[in-house]
Amino acid sequence: MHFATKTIHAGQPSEPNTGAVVAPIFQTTTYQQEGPGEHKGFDYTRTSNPTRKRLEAVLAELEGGTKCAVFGSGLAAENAILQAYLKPGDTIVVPVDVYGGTFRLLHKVFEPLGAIVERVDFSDLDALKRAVAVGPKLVWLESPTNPRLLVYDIEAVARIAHSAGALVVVDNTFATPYFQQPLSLGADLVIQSVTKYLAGHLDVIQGAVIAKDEKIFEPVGFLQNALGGVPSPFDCWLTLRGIKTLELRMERHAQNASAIAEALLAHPRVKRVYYPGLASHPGHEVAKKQMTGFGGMVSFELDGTLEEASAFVSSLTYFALGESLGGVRSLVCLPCKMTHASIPAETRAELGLSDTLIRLSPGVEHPRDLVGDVLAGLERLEHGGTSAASAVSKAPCGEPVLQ
Ligand code: P1T
Repeated sequence: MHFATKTIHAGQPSEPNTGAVVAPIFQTTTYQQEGPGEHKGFDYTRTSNPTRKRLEAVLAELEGGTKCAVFGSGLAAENAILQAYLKPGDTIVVPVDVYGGTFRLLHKVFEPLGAIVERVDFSDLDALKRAVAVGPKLVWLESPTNPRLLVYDIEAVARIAHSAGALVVVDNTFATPYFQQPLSLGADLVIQSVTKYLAGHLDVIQGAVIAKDEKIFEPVGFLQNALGGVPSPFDCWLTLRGIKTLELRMERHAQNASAIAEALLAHPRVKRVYYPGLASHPGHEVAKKQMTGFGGMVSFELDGTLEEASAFVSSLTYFALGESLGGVRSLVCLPCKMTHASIPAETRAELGLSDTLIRLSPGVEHPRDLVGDVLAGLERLEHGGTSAASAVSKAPCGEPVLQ
């Protein structure tokens, strides 16, 4: 079955009682039992729900895994894996570029509980080999990363991690299973911030863990019920609806990102463009090998000041200035003040995450409108014009914002 067919058919037969081609939302907390403990496989919605079960079946199939558990957010999904597999004294190895909320979860929640967080440049495989010599429990990566769209060789990382007995977790949020299948590249667990491309319409917060095999899944499945961070049946239904157009949306997102990246390359106010589809991107060859497309995100470093970067992101017409990504409507973000503000300024500087790095999440609008909007924003900077919306704080990036 091709991917597009799976998004419509996998785990989604017509509803048996009525023939409804779209399954209903089972908006119920509990289920009537025939006798104590005698039921049809559902006893309480925190534990299981038919709408959620459908979504889990679809996500497992799309990622090429055996089991899936969905959660009330991407971070709740991450938390379940970390609680399942990281005990005090255990080490987790992570790359230099990760979502700010993941950084905060690791350093502000799990480190104080006794976990050891080792940060390594995953593009230096010798450095990774040295890092895994301590015998980490988990090797965790995003690829492409948030926000710089760095690309790591998942197959090579998995080989090195497995040789040291570690489990490999890949956050596949940016690529989605349409462009990349980490489980087939050697990962043991995939996490998704379903909030982004999978749900796709900027109206659902949700996360998922997908496991290659049942044994690895077991402790995460247990924690889904024991911790209780599950999404509502309605949110699961919205995601099921969103997924049906995943392939169509991802194709347009990627087309838009590529057009914007090419336009930015030629602009004098742009210092550097991050898009894995550009031949100049350091991870381009690896992306070609492990992805079937280059994704829908593009970031760039403005040749200018923080004040100009703030003015630019506040001045666009079609790109709403906001957190999140992967929706049908375009979004723009200044990571140092928004999604990555919880990473201390010194650490951001060490990581190369500059204060003028701008992240674009093109939606599914027409490419010419989006390219025109970005170029017009740069043009306004060239001519010293700033819109009313760009009256921004001149404070340096870095006040920890806990969003
Ligand atoms: O927001 P939530 O559903 O909890 O997902 C967390 C998360 C996990 N992994 C990646 C790669 C992410 O980008 C995110 C969330 N990111 C944003 C909200 C953002 O604007 O980058």
